[in-house]
Amino acid sequence: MKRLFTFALCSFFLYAPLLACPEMYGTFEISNQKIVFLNGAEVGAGYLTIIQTSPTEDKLVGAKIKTENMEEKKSFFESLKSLFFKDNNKQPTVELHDHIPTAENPEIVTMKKIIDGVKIPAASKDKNGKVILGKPVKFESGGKHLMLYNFPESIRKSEKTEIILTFEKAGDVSVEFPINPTNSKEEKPCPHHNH
Ligand SMILES: [Cu+2]
Repeated sequence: MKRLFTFALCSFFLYAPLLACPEMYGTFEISNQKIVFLNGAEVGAGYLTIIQTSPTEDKLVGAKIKTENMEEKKSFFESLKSLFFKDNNKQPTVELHDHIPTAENPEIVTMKKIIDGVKIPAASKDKNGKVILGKPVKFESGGKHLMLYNFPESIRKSEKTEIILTFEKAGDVSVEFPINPTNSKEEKPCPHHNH
């Protein structure tokens, strides 16, 4: 049964080349992460799926860019600019967002900042002691997403960047996000691993 499940999972990823393979970050299994920046825009969106593998309910309360990452990626011009203009409003920030239907017309959705965090359901065990993973929490296009503001060109043009996800109980978890991944790069089957 387990083998069948793994096979099904891997075939799924094999035919869905845009999605990254699931990886463990602490007790969280994280997959499908990517950041999308539209042409030339400083604003971007981040997507991922989070699954809790431990029997603890948690909550994603915030996200931010890893600063060391930021410094080392800064171009000479950007470093010079930040030396002269200390404009804090221009710092790269990450917010948790959701799409909410508007009160006037439910067919029109608007983006809203999530204030009170996103619950990550706990894993549980069935009566035979087999672990049942927590319900996947998806950040996806048209739904919940990470909203990225003021990201400099040096990062937007990179292949990847690290985003720190802050959980209420697990604390900070640094996750690598590919930026604008292309089909060809991700076209490989996920390695089989045993949970
Ligand atoms: Cu948004």
